Amino acid sequence: AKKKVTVSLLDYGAGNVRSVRNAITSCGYEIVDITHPSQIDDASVIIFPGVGSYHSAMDVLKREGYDDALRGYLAADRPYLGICLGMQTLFESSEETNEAGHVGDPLPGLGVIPGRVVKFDETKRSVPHIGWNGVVRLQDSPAMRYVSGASGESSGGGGEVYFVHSYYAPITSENEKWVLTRTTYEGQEYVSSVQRGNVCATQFHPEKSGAAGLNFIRGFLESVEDGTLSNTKPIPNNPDEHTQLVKRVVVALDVRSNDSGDLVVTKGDQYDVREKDEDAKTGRGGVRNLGKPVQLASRYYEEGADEIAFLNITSFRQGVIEDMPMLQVLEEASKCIFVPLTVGGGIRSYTDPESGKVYSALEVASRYFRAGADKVSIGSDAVYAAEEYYKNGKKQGGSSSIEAISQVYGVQAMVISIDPKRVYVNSPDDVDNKLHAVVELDESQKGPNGEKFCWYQCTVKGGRESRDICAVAVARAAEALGAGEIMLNCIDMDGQCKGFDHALMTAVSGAVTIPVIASSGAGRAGHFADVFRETSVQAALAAGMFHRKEVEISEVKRDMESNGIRARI
Ligand code: 1PR
Repeated sequence: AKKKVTVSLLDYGAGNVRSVRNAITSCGYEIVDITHPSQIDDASVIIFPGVGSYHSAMDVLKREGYDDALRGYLAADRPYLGICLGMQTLFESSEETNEAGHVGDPLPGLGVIPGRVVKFDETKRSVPHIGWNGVVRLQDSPAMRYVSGASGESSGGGGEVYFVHSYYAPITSENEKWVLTRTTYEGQEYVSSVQRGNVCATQFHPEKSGAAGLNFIRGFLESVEDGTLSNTKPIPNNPDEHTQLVKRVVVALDVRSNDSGDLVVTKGDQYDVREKDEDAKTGRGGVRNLGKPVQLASRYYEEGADEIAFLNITSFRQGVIEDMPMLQVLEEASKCIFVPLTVGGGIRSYTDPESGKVYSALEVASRYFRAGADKVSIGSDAVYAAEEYYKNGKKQGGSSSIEAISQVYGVQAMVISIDPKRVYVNSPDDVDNKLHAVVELDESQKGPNGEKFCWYQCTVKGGRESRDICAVAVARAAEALGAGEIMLNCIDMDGQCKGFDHALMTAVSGAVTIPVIASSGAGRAGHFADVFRETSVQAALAAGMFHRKEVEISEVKRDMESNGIRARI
């Protein structure tokens, strides 16, 4: 067989490019790392997955002497694929360089494509733009040979790809010829990929875009090999055609060791994960075992999950950091799963019981990112951080784990997980604490004594301890501290199969601008369409009904589509 081209990867060490490596490898290609500018000229094809901020990316490229070598390589029209920031740096400049947090004059980009990268207007939409969105093609490219949707058609219904970004490149008359695809985010049209000759780049993340993304990488690399990459043709496009962000279907895997020490996916009823029948010897039920974490997650990836969350639900126990069992789960999962992976449980400052060494929450999170996580989720610590935030008169202290992690990895990588319980009251006047948001309940949701109202009390340590703060207050504080998304559980609904808690979802998503993932209570396909229709959550999550194979992911998505809610099919 013909020897495949070797990919030269430009990883300048600013962040996690493990999933890009895994995606290239899974397409059957080998990688060499570029560690010196002299290697650029020798490369057959360069992939540049930019990570971090625009200024820091350009700063490293310049400092290490890559910028001139790259400009030369690009000017010679050699095969190139930039991803995300790797696309933005091809433009002349970015508004991001004007933001606080860097010293000196703003650095220009590589300047290959005319135009300036700017920030989405957050008064009109939530920023960052996170999730699956479509693309409208403006050119026919051999790189797109395996991507579904015939030439010229938008990818509606099949070819959605995954985006995470706050800045975008506008389409102008100067750069129009470069545009390979365009995408619309709530009324804002922007460049979602470019190609001219052999230089190609995407704003979306092909390595996180499931089969569509892998097909793009494969098509790109095969056309490099057969020398056809530059055979692009413009496609007449309909200016009235727009794309939209679809609602995400997320699967959560609650992971813990069972009584024999094996790591299993489990699932509770109102957070109780033990079987109801007691063991004669121990006097308690065994931990429910629904399967092996990576095996189950791979099945969900194949079946069309838009995102997968692994939660270490016994994280309140302290163990040796090197033994953190979820690290291995992430490493294995990221080799075969090409949609975003979130990990939660135990992301906080940590004292190793053996060495006495203290690790910061940021250090713990970094290990997970390096193992293949795209986002980390914080539960208990987010509640403590919110309590501090209000105690300090709503000021950022700078020391919370949310702040530390989002400053380094970006807000899109910082999820908070809230585990509230309902506290029923007869009237809003029965609640003294002005921070507690009281909601009115539907007739069907009334409390055990006919109470018409409730507030949602936050818990820590997986529901084991209640705190005097409500879910809305924690969500607001977390957003102010730098969280980019909220996973919103409800202990009363967990495992009950009666649908999501709409009152809670409405109260929280109305209080913040970051995306909310509805969680707890799904029991049939229709519950997803219900929560998307009646509340403004951007994603919904289920665990038990998928684990028990009562409902398939495809059934949920078909039901959403038949109710007029766009899903990634
Ligand atoms: O506090 O930062 O160490 O994080 C602990 C994490 O573990 C939190 O995200 C917390 O939600 C989670 N957790 C802790 N204990 C449990 C438990 O169940 N005993 N589970 C737990 C969280 C909630 C969802 C569940 C949905 C959907 N489980 O993951 O999957 O409720 O379930 P359903 O569709 O079957 O109703 P920290």
